Amino acid sequence: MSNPAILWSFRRCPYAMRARLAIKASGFSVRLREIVLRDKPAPFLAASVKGTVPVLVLPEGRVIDESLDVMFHVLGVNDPQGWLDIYHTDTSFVEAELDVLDHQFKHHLDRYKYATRYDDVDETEHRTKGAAFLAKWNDRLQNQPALSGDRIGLLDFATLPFIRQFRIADPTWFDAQDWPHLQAHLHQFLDSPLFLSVMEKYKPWAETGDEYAF
Ligand SMILES: N[C@@H](CCC(=O)N[C@@H](CS)C(=O)NCC(=O)O)C(=O)O
Repeated sequence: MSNPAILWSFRRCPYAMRARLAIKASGFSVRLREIVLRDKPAPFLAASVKGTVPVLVLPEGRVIDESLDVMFHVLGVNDPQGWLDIYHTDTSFVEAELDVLDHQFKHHLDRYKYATRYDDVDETEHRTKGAAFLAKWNDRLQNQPALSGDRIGLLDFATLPFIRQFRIADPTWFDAQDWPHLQAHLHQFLDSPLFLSVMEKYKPWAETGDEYAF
């Protein structure tokens, strides 16, 4: 029998969340090892020196240590809900959107949510700049049911964990914005059995040595 695939993960990390979402949707079988970021286990760092989650170690030893690459890999093996349809029909649009999300939007999200970790940042300025992206996504959802088009797919699941984080910084402020389509889309996601299933709690691997069928 071949080795199982291992997923090094951290429950609250939005990058790890989107990897877990794609893994669940694809039915790709992994053993999940939960880590604590301030106490990274040596075998995790040995798999990927950059030390970020998620890290997927495939049975033959290949390491995938970028969340979008994990999504593309497992959905490339099996994509029963057609999450990649939007990517196949409009590759350049999806690539541009993912780039904006992971760089521009994430830049403002971090400086808004974790303002105290940076020198000299104006939290409100970054909230305003991040909100411009959220407003655009809300407008898109006014005309179509999902960020990925007719059906929820890759763009939605890659983005929603970060929209969730933006809301968590100040839920009262977020809920008071005039983004009814985005707010409804986020709540539908947060209440979904898929999201709830990837947010189960696991004990850290470093403490127990336990990994979990996921
Ligand atoms: N570009 C990476 C980013 C992953 C990332 O930054 N994850 C954070 C947690 S949300 C992390 O592991 N940070 C390392 C640390 O905090 O030490 C990806 O998409 O997988």
